[in-house]
Amino acid sequence: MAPKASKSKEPVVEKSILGRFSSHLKIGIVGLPNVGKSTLFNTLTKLSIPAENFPFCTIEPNEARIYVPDERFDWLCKTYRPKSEVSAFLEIHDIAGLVRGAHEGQGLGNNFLSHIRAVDGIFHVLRAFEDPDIIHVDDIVDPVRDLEVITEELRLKDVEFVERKVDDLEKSMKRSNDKQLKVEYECCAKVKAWLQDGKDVRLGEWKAAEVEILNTFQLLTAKPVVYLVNMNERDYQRKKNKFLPKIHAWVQAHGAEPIIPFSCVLEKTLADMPEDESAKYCEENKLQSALPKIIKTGFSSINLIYFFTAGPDEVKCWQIRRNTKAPQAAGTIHTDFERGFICAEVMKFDDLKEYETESAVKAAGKYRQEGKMYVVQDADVIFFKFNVSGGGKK
Ligand SMILES: Nc1nc2c(ncn2[C@@H]2O[C@H](COP(=O)(O)OP(=O)(O)OP(=O)(O)O)[C@@H](O)[C@H]2O)c(=O)[nH]1
Ligand SMILES: [Mg+2]
Repeated sequence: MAPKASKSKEPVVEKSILGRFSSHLKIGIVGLPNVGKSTLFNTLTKLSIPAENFPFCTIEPNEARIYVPDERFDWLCKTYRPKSEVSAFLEIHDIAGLVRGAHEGQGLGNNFLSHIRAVDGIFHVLRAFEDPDIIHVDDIVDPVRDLEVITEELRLKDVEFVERKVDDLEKSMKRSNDKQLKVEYECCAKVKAWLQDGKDVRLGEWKAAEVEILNTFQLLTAKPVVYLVNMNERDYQRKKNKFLPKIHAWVQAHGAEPIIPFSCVLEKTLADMPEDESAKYCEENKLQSALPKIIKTGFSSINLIYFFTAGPDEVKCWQIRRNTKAPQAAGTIHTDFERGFICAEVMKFDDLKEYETESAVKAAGKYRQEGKMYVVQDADVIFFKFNVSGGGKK
């Protein structure tokens, strides 16, 4: 049966996304000193991709690319038994601890804030473990106070940036009648008022034109956040921690982004064990590592998804930003695919898994032909058709 044409007529209008439009996005580990950031980073790097797989990219000791675990990818590899398997990855940066006053340069603060500017999302690590041997910069363990400290530092840095922008634009407007300057000025003044009101940029409702302007600034509070709550192994196991309800309430009142409890000590113990021993340890103690959830949530928080190409030569995850249309998705494989794009033949992964083979999916009428307005969805299995300069097809 011929592939079925898609019924969708109008393209869905998606909300503009704050942040860089790129498929090379990264996430930074942020928090106060001594909360477990580097310990988390080091356990994550046990899952890292060998540097030689990325020939043109030197990764510093505090940067790593981590495989994104995915049962769907594993299923495709088992089914196609390809010669080459390429999974998705998340790039993670370990950033040194921030302290109160960082925006004014305390504790080398400005340096670290510039590291945060360079990432696209934030893993905010919170200390919810008590241990008299591990010093807390503010003496007493109080993760909600810590949340306030870090978010305020980021916000104050944004206020400083936007204030300067407003001043510069005011000066430029005196010298020129350029309409665009006025548009930018109004946007910056609105953002400044929002920030001065104690609110983070990512939690505002911005028009598409405003998002476009904001995306040239890389503001710190525009970056999505995933809260990682580091607790001792016992609390993690029994899913109870005395600070958790308050953290939860704070996060709900400040954007309701994801919260993931984890235990640095447990993750380190597991990472140091051989694989069979760690599996046995988890089973005996009714535990599960939080790392897969941390990686997957981080990946999706920075608006990355991937589609699959699958065949006997290769099964591969192609990372794209959410809302990417089919021709641009094809362009991640090769620029010729985008230039000569004809259509995308798409199966949903779940359909392929249910019907087991491509021909069975076709027979069930679930194989779709999508055009250039199609917005690629996570886990689509795609075969692109395109014109090469001679007019052929692939
Ligand atoms: N008891 C206990 N100690 C921990 C835990 N997580 C980290 N630590 C210890 O806390 C100390 C600091 O941990 P790091 O991971 O280096 O902390 P960090 O957040 O990277 O600190 P900075 O880089 O200084 O900002 C180390 O001695 C860790 O062993 C935990 O869950 N429980
Ligand atoms: Mg550290």
